[in-house]
Amino acid sequence: MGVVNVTPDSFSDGGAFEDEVAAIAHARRLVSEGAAIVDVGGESTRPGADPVPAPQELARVLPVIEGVADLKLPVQISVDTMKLAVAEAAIDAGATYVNDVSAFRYEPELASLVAERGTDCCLMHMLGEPRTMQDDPRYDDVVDDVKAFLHVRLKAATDAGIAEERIQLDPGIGFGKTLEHNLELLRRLDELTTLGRPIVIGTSRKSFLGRLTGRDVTERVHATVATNVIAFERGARVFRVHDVAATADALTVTAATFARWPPIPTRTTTTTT
Ligand code: HH2
Repeated sequence: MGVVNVTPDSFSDGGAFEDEVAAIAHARRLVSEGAAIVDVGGESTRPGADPVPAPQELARVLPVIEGVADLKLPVQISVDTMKLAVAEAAIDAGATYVNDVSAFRYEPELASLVAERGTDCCLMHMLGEPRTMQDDPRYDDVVDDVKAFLHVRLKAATDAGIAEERIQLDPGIGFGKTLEHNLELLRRLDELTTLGRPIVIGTSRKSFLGRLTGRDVTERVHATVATNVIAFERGARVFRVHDVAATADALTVTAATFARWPPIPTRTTTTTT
């Protein structure tokens, strides 16, 4: 899943793709690098971010979703939103995946929309809300607590009529979690796979990687790749990243090693070693 943030204030790429032409070109590049899903977002959820009113969020994402849909790329278009009005217009414009970091708690009617329209969705764990979520987050056991939350939200989604096979689950790395919480979730990610749905993981460029490596947000590609390799080995199957090329290569090797997929190497190179 490649990230296309159409925002002025996203934590790692804010302002880079505010112009719709640049955002559409970026989506095309991410697909050429191996993305199977492009996730278009118009509201930053970084710690301390201010909420964006629906009309403004819509004005940001809609032209980009329309533009990417017009390209008819072999890719699924996702809208990263908590808002019913934004998701509805995005689906009308060609989105077939709703990535809701509130797991349908912000606007519960969004679950009914996803059910009616038959789109895929991602339900993510977040402790609190973006403005305050990093203020001393606490858990009894972070993995058990996140798992219990995802179980409840999965049930709420199926109760709203969403087919279970349309639902993916995400522990929400960095959303109300300390460095230790994030690492514990990665280390024990396999415990979430027993929920029976594909696990999505979003570590890309996040601040816990900066705390570990001392690197600035633009220099966290290697650390991001490491976390995604770990996550694959622990059972994750959707990887939300800004740096698709590096992650796709690493996951190709990881998948061939741990999942024996694809069964036969399919690429040729110019060297023999
Ligand atoms: N992380 C971010 C946004 N959306 N969605 C899912 N499912 N999982 C995540 O981990 C996740 C997400 C935050 O990253 P980014 O979009 O790069 O930043 P910002 O929220 O500042 O736009």
